[in-house]
Amino acid sequence: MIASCLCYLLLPAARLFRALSDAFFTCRKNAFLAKSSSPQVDGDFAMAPRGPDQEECEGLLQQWQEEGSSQALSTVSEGLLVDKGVAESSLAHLMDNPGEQDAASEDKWSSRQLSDLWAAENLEESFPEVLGEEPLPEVEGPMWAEVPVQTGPQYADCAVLPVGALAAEQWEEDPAVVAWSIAPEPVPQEEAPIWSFEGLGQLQPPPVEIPYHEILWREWEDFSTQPDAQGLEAGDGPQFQFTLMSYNILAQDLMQQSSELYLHCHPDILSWNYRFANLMQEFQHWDPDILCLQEVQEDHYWQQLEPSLRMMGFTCFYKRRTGCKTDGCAVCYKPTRFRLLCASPVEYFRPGLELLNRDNVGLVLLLQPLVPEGLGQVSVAPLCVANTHVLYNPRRGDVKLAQMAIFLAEVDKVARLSDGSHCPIILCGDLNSVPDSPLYNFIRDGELQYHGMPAWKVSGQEDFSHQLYQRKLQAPLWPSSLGITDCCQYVTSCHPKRSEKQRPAGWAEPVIEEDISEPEPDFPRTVGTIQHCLHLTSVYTHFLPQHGRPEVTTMPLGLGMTVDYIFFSAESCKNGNRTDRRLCHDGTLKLLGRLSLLSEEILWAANGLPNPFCSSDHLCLLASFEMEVTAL
Ligand code: KL2
Repeated sequence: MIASCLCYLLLPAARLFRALSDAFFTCRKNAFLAKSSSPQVDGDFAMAPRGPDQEECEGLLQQWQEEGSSQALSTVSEGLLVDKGVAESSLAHLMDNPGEQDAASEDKWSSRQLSDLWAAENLEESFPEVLGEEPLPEVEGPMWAEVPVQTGPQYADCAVLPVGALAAEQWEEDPAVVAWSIAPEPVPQEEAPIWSFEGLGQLQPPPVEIPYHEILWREWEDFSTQPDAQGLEAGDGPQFQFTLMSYNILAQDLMQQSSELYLHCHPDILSWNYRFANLMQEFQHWDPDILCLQEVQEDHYWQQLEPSLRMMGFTCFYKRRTGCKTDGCAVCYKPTRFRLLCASPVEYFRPGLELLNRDNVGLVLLLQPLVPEGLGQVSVAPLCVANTHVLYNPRRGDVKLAQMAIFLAEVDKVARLSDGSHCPIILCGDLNSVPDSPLYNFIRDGELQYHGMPAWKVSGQEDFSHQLYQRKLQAPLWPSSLGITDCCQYVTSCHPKRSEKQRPAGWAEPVIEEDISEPEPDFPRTVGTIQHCLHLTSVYTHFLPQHGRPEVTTMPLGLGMTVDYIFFSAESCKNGNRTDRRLCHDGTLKLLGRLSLLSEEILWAANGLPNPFCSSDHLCLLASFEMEVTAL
């Protein structure tokens, strides 16, 4: 039923919308490109004053927003709204009736329909099983048919930007295409050994720096001139500045397992080689000092991402999800800026615990900032960088919270100093929870009263209040055998064995240390409240004041929402009568700037996500920080 719904309603509607928005998008893109040059962004984001080109770009964008977009958007709005309505209802329907999504697989589902509860509670596993390894649907249409896919011998293995709606000659004018399509000078093997691997074929060269389309829409928000809590501006005295990116890059396997979510995309822009080239270009353009990736497919990591990122000067760590999942999290850093102190992969899977039977993971690094020579005898605190991808299933907030508790316990262990305080922390990733949800508020406020809360409420992704059966959170949320207190600290964390944390790059899979057969450790539990003491606040505010719209970081079926975050250590704010523990001003880590996010409407005008320029279903998050350097 859903399949036919998709074929007869969603597909034509998506085509109509795509045709209109492509025409509009192409026109605007060419206008932008004609006017724009490449505003370079300094690696340290010591932002130069805005150049005339950037201002021109922004002027154009503003003009587009004020005049063009209303015109263009009103042209496409009908299709857009229809699409969106269909998308919304089909998403809700899919969630409510997972068994109906594939008529051919009804047999598989019939047993599940008998145990509706099970099916509802295990959505995450159900999709891959039902959809199998189906190839991406062939979406045919005149817009795409006109443009032959450009392949050149030198690019047999990688992206050539074959984007349908644009005529070939338009593409040739596109600096992005020119940069990517020009055959690179043949590089003598001995001079470039890193790009070729025996048995892996030829890797593509690093992309040429080109005008990157995303910057036309995403502004760098500079806070460096705003005085901090002590009235000091950034740059008073020696400081250590760095940038960090968090990005869910959409694992190819997951994309193919949920191909119904990508029917709005031309198949060519969904190929891994196309997406890989775009993602690399994005990394290279923003050139962060630390890169936290989610949904990194293991084969793509070892064969392409890690070697390419190494070429760009990164040292990378990877933690694959447990079980048969093929993706995981990676954290990469520039060894010219940081020295590794410790790396801790985190698995949330605990055999025998129903609450923790999912395969999500995290990765926590402790990095020592390297201050430039010439500053004399100075020291900077270590920086804890924690990256995770929490369970998706919107109904299982209980699982998400338990996963977060393990993650926070690991961060606490890695970042804890001998006096019990913590070094500066950046906690980022895809938390599959929306702003102001209980899970979000727990991270920000350090406390959550969860007892009796329906599990679906925890993440705020969807409203399941209409359903008769609602799993409620019981206290204690996790058993004491997990060895984690209600303050999200390991019971044993008073005596961490530091040497165990050191693992070299490409470490062996860690052995799960917890032995659940042991008698439950005896420690006091609270009644329905969990806490943590990491004092975190979010880089993003989740709202775009200039648009009056929420920020979005992902667009499943065109529904924009924020699920990705960069949290960082902040100081408690004592404001007036407020008794809550909301944290809001900078401490040791000062936020210098961030790359603005977008609204759902703007992304709809670019055909949602992924699109020809943004090759994931998430946007990247990027922030710049400063750390205090103290004289010894
Ligand atoms: O929302 V995500 O996409 O952060 O972008 O995280 C998960 C989902 C990712 C890893 O599990 O796979 C996607 N319906 C839609 N998307 C799903 C589903 C599902 N049932 N299960 C997993 N994902």
